[in-house]
Amino acid sequence: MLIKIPKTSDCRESDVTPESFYFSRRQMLGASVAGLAIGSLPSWADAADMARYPDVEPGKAPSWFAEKLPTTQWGAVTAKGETITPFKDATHYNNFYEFGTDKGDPAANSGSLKTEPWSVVVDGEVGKPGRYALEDFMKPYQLEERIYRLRCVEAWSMVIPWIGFPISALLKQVEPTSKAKFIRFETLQDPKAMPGQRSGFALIDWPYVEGLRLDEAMNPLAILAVGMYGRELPNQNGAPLRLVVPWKYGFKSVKSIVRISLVSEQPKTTWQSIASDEYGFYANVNPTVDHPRWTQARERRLPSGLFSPNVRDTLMFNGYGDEVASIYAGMDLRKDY
Ligand SMILES: Nc1nc2c(c(=O)[nH]1)N[C@H]1C(S)=C(S)[C@@H](COP(=O)(O)O)O[C@H]1N2
Ligand SMILES: [Mo]
Repeated sequence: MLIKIPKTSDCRESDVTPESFYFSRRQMLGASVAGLAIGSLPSWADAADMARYPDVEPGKAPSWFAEKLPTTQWGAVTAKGETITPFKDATHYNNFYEFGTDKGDPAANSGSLKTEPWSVVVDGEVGKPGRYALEDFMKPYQLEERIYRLRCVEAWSMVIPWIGFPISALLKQVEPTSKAKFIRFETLQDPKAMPGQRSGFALIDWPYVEGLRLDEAMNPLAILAVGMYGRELPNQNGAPLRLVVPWKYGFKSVKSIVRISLVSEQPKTTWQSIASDEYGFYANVNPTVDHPRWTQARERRLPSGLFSPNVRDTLMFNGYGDEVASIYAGMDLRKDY
């Protein structure tokens, strides 16, 4: 499958990763180079050592995952010189309310989530609905690594190297009907494994639901991720399958997906249902439209501490305007926030 070649606003992993973070990716991948998909490959394709992540904890990936690990990498990170967030921060400062509302709760409480076996339902306005075991669901797709900024609506951000595949590839497989206008994603509902779903915290009407307009889902930057930092997703980051839409606030990137539906009406999404004056359906990162209770003009880039808060300006569309701005031509993004 052919993917888009990075534009000028993109840069490669080698541009965003400190040079000290090197390891032999070849050792990890063995001889698997069959998946080479990008026509004009950047030079790292033949480099023995590839930039990597120093503090990553090894996971216990199922065999299908290891077999599909990407052999090529590219990242769309606009500003050069950005650093990939340490694995430790990306996995211990999380929002995953099914496991609690404190940032450390998902890491502490998600160990009991069983992600194998896992099945995904595809239904609604599609020519080919079905229920798939995750390994079968994944069969058609070539995995890619994408390094993206993640900007939470709470004004903190990270830079995460995801592993996943474009939603456009999924849509091609399932054949949306002419009535399909939106795509709706649903998280697992399992109060036994997810303490947040059985606690008195009744703010959220479970399951967690998110959605995109079909043209947003078709954008090459929109991916479904099954891994990060070269390994499968940790539970707290939404194992085994999550959405990643880097130009939108983090709450759009729904975790631990069990159901994907093509629908004709705009889906009722979780945060919009809770407080529609604070959280919109579009939720595009926009430094000029403040949250009613705080500014969105700036963000804290993790790791961020008292003495080095690491504050930076927030970029329109989180820096992905070249790729996505045309989707919203003619829309008033103050109204459709
Ligand atoms: N099911 C589910 N998905 C979710 C959330 C959640 O509470 N439940 N939180 C969202 C929010 S607010 C953010 S910022 C991101 C955080 O992703 P991360 O923990 O991998 O950084 O996940 C999003 N996806
Ligand atoms: Mo968030």
